[in-house]
Amino acid sequence: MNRLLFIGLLLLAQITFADDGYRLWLNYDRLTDAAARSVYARSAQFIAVSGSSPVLTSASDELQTGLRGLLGTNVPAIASAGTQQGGIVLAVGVSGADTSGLNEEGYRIVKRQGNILVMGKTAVGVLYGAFALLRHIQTGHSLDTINLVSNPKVKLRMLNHWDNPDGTVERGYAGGSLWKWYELPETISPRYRDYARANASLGINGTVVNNVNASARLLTGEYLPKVAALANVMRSYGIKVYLSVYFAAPKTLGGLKTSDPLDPQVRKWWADKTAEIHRYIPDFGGFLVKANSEGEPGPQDYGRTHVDGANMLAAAMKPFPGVVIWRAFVYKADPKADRFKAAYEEFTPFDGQFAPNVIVQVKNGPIDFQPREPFSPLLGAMPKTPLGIEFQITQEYLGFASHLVYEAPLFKECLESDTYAAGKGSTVARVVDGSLHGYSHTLMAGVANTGSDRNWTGHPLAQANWYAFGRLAWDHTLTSEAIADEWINMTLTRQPQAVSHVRAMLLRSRAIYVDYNVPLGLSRPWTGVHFAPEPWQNRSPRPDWTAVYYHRADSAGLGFDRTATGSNALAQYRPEVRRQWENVDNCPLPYLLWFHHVPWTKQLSTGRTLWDELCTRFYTGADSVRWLQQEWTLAKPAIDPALYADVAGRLATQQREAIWWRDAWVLYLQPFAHKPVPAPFKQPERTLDEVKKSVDSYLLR
Ligand code: GCV
Repeated sequence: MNRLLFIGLLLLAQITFADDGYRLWLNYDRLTDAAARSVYARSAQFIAVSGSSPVLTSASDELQTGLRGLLGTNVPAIASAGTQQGGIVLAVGVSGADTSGLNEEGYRIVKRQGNILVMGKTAVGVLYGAFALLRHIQTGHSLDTINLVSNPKVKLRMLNHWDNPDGTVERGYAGGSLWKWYELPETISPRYRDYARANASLGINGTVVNNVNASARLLTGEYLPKVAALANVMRSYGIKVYLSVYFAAPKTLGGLKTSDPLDPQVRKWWADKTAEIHRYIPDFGGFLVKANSEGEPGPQDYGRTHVDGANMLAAAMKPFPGVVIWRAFVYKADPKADRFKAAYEEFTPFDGQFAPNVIVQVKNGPIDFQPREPFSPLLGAMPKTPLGIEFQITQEYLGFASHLVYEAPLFKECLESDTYAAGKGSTVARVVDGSLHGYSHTLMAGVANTGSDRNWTGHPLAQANWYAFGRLAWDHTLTSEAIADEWINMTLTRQPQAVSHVRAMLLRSRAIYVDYNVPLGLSRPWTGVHFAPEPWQNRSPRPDWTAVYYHRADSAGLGFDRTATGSNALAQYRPEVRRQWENVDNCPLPYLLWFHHVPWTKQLSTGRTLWDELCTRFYTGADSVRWLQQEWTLAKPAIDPALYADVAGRLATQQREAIWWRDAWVLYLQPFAHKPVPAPFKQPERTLDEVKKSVDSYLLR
């Protein structure tokens, strides 16, 4: 009777359990196929851990947790397998053929003498192997012939948090900051460990905990113990902590008269501060710096250069293994200049002059994380300076947490672009992984989309973007499809039909968003709300913070002429790249308006005029959100009801807003184009003034 009651309660618990998304792709839900469970269980009867270290303990704990969830078995951890078979052996520091192809963080998983061997040269390699083994099971692969070898292609794989000490997150759409500064260092939220687990499962090995618009407070004696407490949690998962620094701190914090990087007292202040940080955090990762950009202080305030600033911090960091990551995101408020050209102009003259422990971090596009940008011309143009890439995972320009945009195709599009820096095949990925120029340091950073929301990312499907970033930072050759499949199977459902519906949604989502928002290479970095298009927006203290600066709509046409007749930004690319884009007649449509001011009546390769093509994209893009909704409905039977409802609600918002965004563009551009909306599409029912009012209501978002 008791047993029946127990089973009944268990069933009830399963029926009423709502997945709140907290467990991410590490939910380890029980495999439904009992036969498969017992086959896996036969190979996982124990976990033998040779050696001991906090990182190995993390690996063994994770395997126990994962196997308990997936298989429903408690797998004992033992010190040595001895002659036993049928278990998992975690082996660190194995020499010889087994680890010959591995780098410091790589892993190999093979079946050997009746056991599954997870090997790495280091404990962290074994940890990554443990997560890979769990992923292998979560995605339904057999252990019989398992033979996995994997090395990260990039050394520093990191998240950049734009989190402020007051608990807010700049461009964060998932609640407040993860870090509870007021409670640290005494109170360690269990969430920190879960954050570390999720990152380690992807191979992310660094986290910059604070905003690049940095507060000097993080460098104080009050805050360093708090940062150290976070570092203590991260360490067991192979993650190093980094800090964004406020360049004027010697003055504002240290009470010096200047923050001039060539001033001996300033240099000493930074050297002392760096040493102090290391007393709290011996394995400190390094500094991230936004200098002389968007009002942040920097070396140019003292007539010095980016090299002077970066190398001063590099000298302070020299006694330690950490690095200085200097951002190339700089541009000046010059109405005549083309912001597109700024980073290249400022940084290429310094190639070869940065200290060896400096990495220059370049945003993927030349402007600012737009839904579609050509790759930054800086990538490939500094062969003697390690260049890292910065992607934005948080959806500042991709509809916040209300619109579905799976970003793997965006990341891949950039990584696979050919810079031709050293001939054909010089992809951005090869610049970033160091194979093109032999960089000593390699780096891929993603601006995090995590926050205090229970499900971490606001939009439940935006978890896939954190996942995709991490997987690509480890191995940029993975496809968007493969990453989507992994994430869906591990997180949402393993039911094949449902997987294929969600996969289709994810893979098409970015193209749909671009169509109703910025088709044909239209660009619209907004000031204002950073959410809805405000193409009419023409007032700002800076010309490059208006929409009209970017889209250049007038009665002749639309788009920014960046050819030789215009700003000539195209000259910053290699001739092979330039040739692809410089001719308005054959420039690929996704980049057309990035590089050309195109007449409204010009006929495009689709057979339509510019105006008709734009309208077609705006309308079909907005209509396609309904298709996303239909696909989601088809997946419903296999999705947790609470999660299903959450996403369905967000898709309904997206659908309403996509129509509104379409209308904003169509109504604003129409008086310039002097054309009717082409059939079969219908003229928007509202007026431009009505649309503007709707946008105003979002100004506080
Ligand atoms: C952290 C854009 C964002 C800013 C951000 C900046 C940057 O301009 O709107 O919020 O500041 O990029 O990357 O530094």
